[in-house]
Amino acid sequence: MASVVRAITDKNRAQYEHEILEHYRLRHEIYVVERNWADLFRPDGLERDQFDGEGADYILAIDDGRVVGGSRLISTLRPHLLSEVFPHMAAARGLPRAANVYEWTRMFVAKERREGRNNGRTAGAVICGVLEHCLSIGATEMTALVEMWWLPRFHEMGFTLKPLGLPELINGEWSIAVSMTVDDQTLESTRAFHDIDGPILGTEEAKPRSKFIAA
Ligand code: A1S
Repeated sequence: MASVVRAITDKNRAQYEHEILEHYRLRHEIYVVERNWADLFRPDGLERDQFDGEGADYILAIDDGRVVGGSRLISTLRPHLLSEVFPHMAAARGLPRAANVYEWTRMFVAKERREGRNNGRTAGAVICGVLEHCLSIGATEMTALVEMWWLPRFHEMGFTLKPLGLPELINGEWSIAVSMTVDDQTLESTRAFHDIDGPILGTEEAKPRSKFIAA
């Protein structure tokens, strides 16, 4: 089935209210129910934290109004997860905060769109969307708190990254704060890794330049 990937920001959020709500619902299903990150439980079944809403950018993979994957980017000049909740995770190198540095959080794909070790296409489309959006807003670096199993995957995608602190056990998974370079080369190698042959991000003004066909 064909999907599109959209970047949703303060500028176009009003056009995507339904999709934003659906994505909060899917995040609750995935992070609270599936992954058992109990701290994120919300009685309304919508996984939202203090960093969501105004100022947060979302990259969503959408099939006819149905959200099938997504991620979140927040300027490091604003309060964000690493600055407010896990600052100690960046104790070794210090937390980079600048206009060109965005924090990447909440990378997810709906269960039926995951593809195991063959480099999920929906996941790849979202990651390429994240990188394309960063480049379009002048972000040249991303910070993130990631579980250690991401590291070989980032390596395979051709990311350049550096740890900001020591690993720590969080929700039963060894996790580490990292900073990653965002540039054309990273985008190209990430596209190649996921067999994506061109730009994937559409805007509300223009039709998406390319579509991806998910399994
Ligand atoms: C914060 C992070 C971001 C900001 C970056 O053959 P498999 O199944 O073993 O292959 C797997 C594993 O190798 C590895 N993997 C995935 N989840 C893992 C976990 N919890 N522990 C250890 N290894 C894990 O990735 C391979 C592919 O995984 P997949 O799920 O079959 O396929 P896909 O399509 O690549 O999707 C990956 C993601 C992470 C998007 C999907 O598993 C998902 O949505 N998971 C739930 C949300 C989540 O945990 N996100 C990461 C924290 S956000």
